[in-house]
Parts: sequence; structure tokens; C-alpha cells
Amino acid sequence: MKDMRDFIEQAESEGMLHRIKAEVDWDLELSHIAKINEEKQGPALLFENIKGYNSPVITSVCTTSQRLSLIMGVPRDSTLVDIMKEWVDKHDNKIPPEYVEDAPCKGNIMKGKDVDLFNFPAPKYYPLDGGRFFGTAHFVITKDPDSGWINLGTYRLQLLDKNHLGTMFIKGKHSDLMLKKYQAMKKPMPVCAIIGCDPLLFLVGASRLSAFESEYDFAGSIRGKGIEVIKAETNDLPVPATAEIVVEGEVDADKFMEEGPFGEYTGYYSGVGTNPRNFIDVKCVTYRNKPIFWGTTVGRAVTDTHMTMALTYGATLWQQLVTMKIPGIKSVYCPPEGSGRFLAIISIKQMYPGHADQVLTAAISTEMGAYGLKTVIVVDDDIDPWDIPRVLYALSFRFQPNRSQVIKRGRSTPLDPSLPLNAREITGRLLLDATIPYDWDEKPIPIELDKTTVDRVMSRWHEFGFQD
Ligand SMILES: Cc1cc2nc3c(=O)[nH]c(=O)nc-3n(C[C@H](O)[C@H](O)[C@H](O)COP(=O)(O)O)c2cc1C
Ligand SMILES: [Mn+2]
Repeated sequence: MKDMRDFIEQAESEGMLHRIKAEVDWDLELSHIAKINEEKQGPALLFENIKGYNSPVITSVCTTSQRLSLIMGVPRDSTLVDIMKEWVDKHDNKIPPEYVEDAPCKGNIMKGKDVDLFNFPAPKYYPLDGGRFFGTAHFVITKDPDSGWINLGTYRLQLLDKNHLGTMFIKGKHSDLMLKKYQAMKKPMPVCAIIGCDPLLFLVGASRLSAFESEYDFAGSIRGKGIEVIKAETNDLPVPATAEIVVEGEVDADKFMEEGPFGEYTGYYSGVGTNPRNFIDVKCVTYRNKPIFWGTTVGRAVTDTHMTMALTYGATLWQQLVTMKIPGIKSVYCPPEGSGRFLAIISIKQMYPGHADQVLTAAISTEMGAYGLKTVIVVDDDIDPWDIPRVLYALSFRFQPNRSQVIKRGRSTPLDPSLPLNAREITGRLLLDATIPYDWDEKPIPIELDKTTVDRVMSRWHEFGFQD
């Protein structure tokens, strides 16, 4: 799969995409159709007739494990955990992007005074949103001025006027780290925002890969081939050759416009009223003929964004534990109900005393866990972390509050609605060890049924008047 058009073709041929031909308004109507459809686990939606526009919008691309499997190129019946495992296994095989000469993304070019972002059907998602959002299922490309490291990150972009997009680079995110370096050099930071592309690139943009790793190289590893890129028109950033829309511009760390609020993935607005935030001063837009504008509904769980984050945050946590070379990690699950980022459950095969404690503290020290993760539960390897009834069993019968609960402090996401709006820098972290202690000489004796009696009973089952 190379681009959004391949995704549409394959999803349609496998019955995972629905075209909407009736006229739909970009103002709330489109997002509400998408949200209601996603709550029913419906198909990806291609809106072909947007009021006032003659190019389409696609939503709900990542809503189900089946569609995430299509994007990741794994069997369609894979579970979220199976897909995460594929992510972890492919991690070390980085393949850098390949430059090409000719690129469909250069089909149309709007520069300087001619730039008008209102030419694209950016939706307004929720009633109290500060406006229309141009970037939701997209990513922003930036370059580290010291090392040349190219970062891809998904940071929302609000349509402020015809050539300005509001940003919210949360402190410590890779674009924020880079922006501070440009600020020290007294230079604006060149950026490109990509709207519509191989959906894998959005997934990697929304993943918590470690600093200094390029999300492009990791996407190349999943595809088994370097991602095809071409240099942008007005800066030297590499952009995907088959991108639908490429927005080129600059962010000046010392300039601000009013941005937000936005109906976030927590199910709450990101704040009250607007906030002064940095913005992209757009210099140029290049786009394909009839560009396919891609959006995701964000908002309350569980829909498109939550499935995306359950995969991308969960997989990066798992991969980073593997990178730490901690033995015995069986699997990791970050439930989409917690947007894949507030709660993590890790199943381990214990191999030495203190192993479970090591996994708990390691989890909150990863790039993913050190930011916003609030609760980590470790269970033994007889329990699958996605099997929530069994996790509750472990929390009931193996967990002991006197022994196996620790509270730490750490960096929070400013979007966490469990904290007051004026104090969201620091969160508590709860570490729960729901394993049977490795170092106990005498362990609880599990009740097993007597095998011979079970066989005898089953052979006489119908005799007892049971159907099955
Ligand atoms: C739909 C969506 C919207 C997001 N919006 C933002 C945002 O506005 N600001 C932000 O800092 N992170 C946002 N994130 C989370 C980042 O994409 C994520 O933390 C990612 O790791 C950032 O890339 P980086 O690790 O290279 O900084 C969003 C994620 C998704 C899935
Ligand atoms: Mn990054």
C-alpha cells in the first residue's frame, strides 16, 4: 500500500468502505455521521459530495482492528495485540525513505498570496470547537537543526485563516523540542503538514517512537521498502510523493495566535475558550488532482482515534520494553477505552524476584510511559492482558494493596480531565502488581478438576438431560 488511493481500493474490495454520495455539510454534519457510524463499528466513509466543494473527505480509516490490519499488512482477523506484535517485531529493521523525481503531490501548486486553505473541505467536528480543524488525521514533518533527524508527529491544526494553521505542540513532544532549538537560533522552524497519505504514515506520526528515531524509517520497515519522498517546494523537508495535500510553512516560537478549544480524545474539550499558541505561517500548498482530505473524529471513546492510539501508544510501549531487554514480556495492552494512553496492562513470565517491580518501573520510564500514563498493571503469563475479566480476576485474587501498590509522580498530558485545568503538568502514577509473588516458597494451590471424573461426566452428559 503506497497511498490513500490504494487504501480506498483495497478497503472497498474487502467490503470495509462505504461511499456517501448525498450532499453533506462540512459543518458538524460530516463529523456526526462519522462518529455515529464509528460507534457502530461501521466502515470507512468516503464523502464524495461536500457542500460547497468538489473534492472528497475520508474518515473512519482506523476504527477497527480489521482496517488496522489492512494498513499494517497482516491477516484481517488479527487482534490489536497481534498487530502490536507485528509492530514490535519489525521495529529494528529501519529502512530510510527513497527520493523520487516525479510526484503526484506536485500536481497543483498554490504559493504566496494565492494560498487559500479554505479551498479544502476541512470539517468542524464538535459544537464548542474553536473552528474548523485542518489537521486531525495527518502529520507534521520537522527537522532537528543539529542532527538532521526528521520527525513525523500528529499535532492538531486549526484553520485560523486562509494562510494560518494553529498548532498545539505539547511540551516535550519532538516538534516542541526542535522548535526550542530554532528559537535559540532566532530562526523560524520550517514545517510540512501532510493531509491524506498512506495511512501507515499517520499511524507512525501518532506513535511515541523515541527521540532521534525517524518515523519515516520505521514506516519503511513495516512496508519492507523505503517510503517514496520528494523535497518540498519552499523548504528541504522530505514529503511523501503520493501525499494528497502538502502544506508548507514556518512556525516562529515567539509568535502566537488564539487557538482551540477542540473536542479531544478524552471525551472533553481541551480547555475553556482559546489559548495563545504558535501557528504555521503557510507559504505554499501542493496537492493532487481531486485531493482526498482525511479527517478523524477524535471526541469520546471508543472510535477512530482511540483505536489508533491503542495501537500506536501500546505498540511503542511494548517495543520500548523490548529495547530495554527486560526478559519475560509476553504481551502489552493499552485499552482503547483509555485512549491507549492512560492505562497499560502487561503480562509477564516472572523469572526472578522483583521482576514484576522492574517491569512496572520500566514501563513508566519509557518515552510512552513517562508521559501521561497513569495506571500500570502487571499480570502473570497465564493471563492475556486484553482479557479484561481475567485481569479483574488477578486484581481481585492476586493483588494485595499492602504489598503491591506504589504511587509515583510524573509528567502529565495537559488533556487529562481528571486534573484541574490550572494544574495539569504533573500526574500521579499507580503501579499495580497483580502477580503471584515469585519469591514465595508456598504459592496458593489452584483448584483443578479431576481429569478422570471430568471425562466420565462428559461421556454421560446427555444422560443428565443436558442438550450440549
Ligand atoms: C488524532 C490525534 C491528534 C493529536 N493531537 C495532538 C496535538 O494536538 N498535540 C500534541 O502534542 N499531540 C497530539 N497527538 C499525540 C501525538 O501525535 C503523539 O504524542 C506523537 O507521539 C507525537 O509525535 P512525537 O512523539 O514525534 O512528538 C495527537 C494524536 C492523535 C492520534
Ligand atoms: Mn517522534
